[in-house]
Amino acid sequence: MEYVACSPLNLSTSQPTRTITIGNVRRLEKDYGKTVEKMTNPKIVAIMPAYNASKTLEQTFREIPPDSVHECIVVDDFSADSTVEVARKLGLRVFLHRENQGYGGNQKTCYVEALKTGADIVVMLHPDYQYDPKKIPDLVRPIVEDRADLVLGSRMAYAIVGGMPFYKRLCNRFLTWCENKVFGLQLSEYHTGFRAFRRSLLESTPFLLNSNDFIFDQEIVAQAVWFGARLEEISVPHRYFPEASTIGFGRSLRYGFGVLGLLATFLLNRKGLVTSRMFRPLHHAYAEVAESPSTPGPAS
Ligand SMILES: Nc1nc2c(ncn2[C@@H]2O[C@H](COP(=O)(O)OP(=O)(O)O)[C@@H](O)[C@H]2O)c(=O)[nH]1
Ligand SMILES: [Mg+2]
Repeated sequence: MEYVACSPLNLSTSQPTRTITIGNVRRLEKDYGKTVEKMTNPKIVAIMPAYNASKTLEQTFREIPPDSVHECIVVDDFSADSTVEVARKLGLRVFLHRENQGYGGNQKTCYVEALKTGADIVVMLHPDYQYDPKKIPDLVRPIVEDRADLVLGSRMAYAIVGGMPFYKRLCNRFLTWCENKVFGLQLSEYHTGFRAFRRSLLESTPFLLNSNDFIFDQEIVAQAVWFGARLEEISVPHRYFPEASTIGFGRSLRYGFGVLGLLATFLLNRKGLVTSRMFRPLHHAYAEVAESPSTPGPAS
């Protein structure tokens, strides 16, 4: 019997992938990488996971440089304000959750819908006007030039100017230090809401298994590292004001412990002591059984 690798989401337009083993870490070897170097005219789709973003959505959207994205998708997580009306007025494509799912749940819908549009690169931008949308061309460049699969917009170079609260700066630096140690990278922050993903990374990552809460952001980074994705970062100016930051001390603390738990899980997987489903590439989950010429068709 013959099996054809495919994405369980059945969204795949890329070539099949296969895994090779480097140390204890399974790495995705991208067959398409042999032919594709620099993307020519990639389709770039911006997604905005929105929750009570009516006051900031328009300003965020208006500062996206013209021609830097082909389409903009807003997913509203059952906001209590007029986020949907504002998004519709701006002519954006809008999806509305019928009930509040959480920040991670919101991103799941965003990525599924962005992939359905045929996006080559998906940019996540928080609609709370915290990050500078004018940086989108810089954010996607490492992917377009085939140097990266995931690019993070780091706030740390502007952390003080941008007004990041002291305790967030401290926790951010500590968690980033831990993540750098575990992932073997040297990034300046992992906790940003301004990111760009290569399509094939989203297609091979089982992100639908991740949490619906804020830890989703780190789970998808851990999966990217596990699958051998290339990560890069750029510095991005940002600002803190009441609407741009709603997460208080309690939720931040829970998030911090969640990150440490995730890193422990990552290490246990690397040592082979546990096998988490979140670290199994999608095309391992199932495959299409090719039709055999001798197979009788349905009785007529
Ligand atoms: N879907 C969803 N998004 C949320 C919720 N709470 C906050 N957010 C969004 O999560 C993102 C990050 O939250 P934010 O308070 O800006 O965090 P900070 O900027 O890192 O302090 C923002 O885009 C918020 O709109 C929630 O309960 N559900
Ligand atoms: Mg924010």
